[in-house]
Amino acid sequence: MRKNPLKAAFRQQQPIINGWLAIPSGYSAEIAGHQGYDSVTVDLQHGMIDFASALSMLQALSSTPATPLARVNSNEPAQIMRLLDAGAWGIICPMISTAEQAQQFVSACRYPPMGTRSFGPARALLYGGKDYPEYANEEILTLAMIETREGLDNLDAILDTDGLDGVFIGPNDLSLTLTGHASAESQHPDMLAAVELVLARSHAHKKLAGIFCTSGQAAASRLAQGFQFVTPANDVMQLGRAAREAVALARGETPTASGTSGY
Ligand code: 3PY
Ligand code: MG
Repeated sequence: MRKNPLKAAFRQQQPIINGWLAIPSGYSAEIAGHQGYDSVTVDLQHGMIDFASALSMLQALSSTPATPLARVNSNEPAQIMRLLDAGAWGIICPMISTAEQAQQFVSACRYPPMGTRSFGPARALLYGGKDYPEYANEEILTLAMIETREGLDNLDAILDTDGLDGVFIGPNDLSLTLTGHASAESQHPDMLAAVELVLARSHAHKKLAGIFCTSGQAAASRLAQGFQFVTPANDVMQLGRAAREAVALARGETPTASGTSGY
């Protein structure tokens, strides 16, 4: 089976730079996959992406050096299994708040006897090779999103889940639940403490610690802080910024930090 380079990167303590796609396009997925990312995530939760688009995006990513991942809508086994069959080499699951939810998530990603994934690897065989079923349990990456107060309270139990590779902080939802404001780079003391806690406990459990960021600079400082998996903004933010900058430069003006759309 095609190895998952993210697993090796984590073992060797190499940083993983992960792209994030919200635009439903195989073509933009292909472009993103060629920009040097270690992995690229197709976001079915907040991206404007249905299964048919996700399939063509995973196919496009397969033609690039980036490892294809998917973030699912919710902790729903049917969708998780279908995206794995479509060739996702890892799943990021939002809103994991309890150990039971973490177990259910991991179980959907693992074939029996480790889990309850149903057999039918479909496109995963084409991308991964015919021995995919034998090794998929070892190679598929599982990241549980910590983005609720309850998830923070149950952090150690979640991190204890067998077969869970790590956690990924959703800083917008986490700051919304902790401070009442969604802000990916929140400097609120409760948010700073929560992020430090997730980092410290992940390290203690020898699990991968990831976080969504809004820029390359923010991602670099998260890596310096000790995170191993960072997302330096999504395609929508990057497209908005690049376009705004080009327009401002054409007008001889200074680009603004965020546009009328909020991006
Ligand atoms: C969050 O910040 O809540 C996320 O889910 C990032 O995509
Ligand atoms: Mg979120």
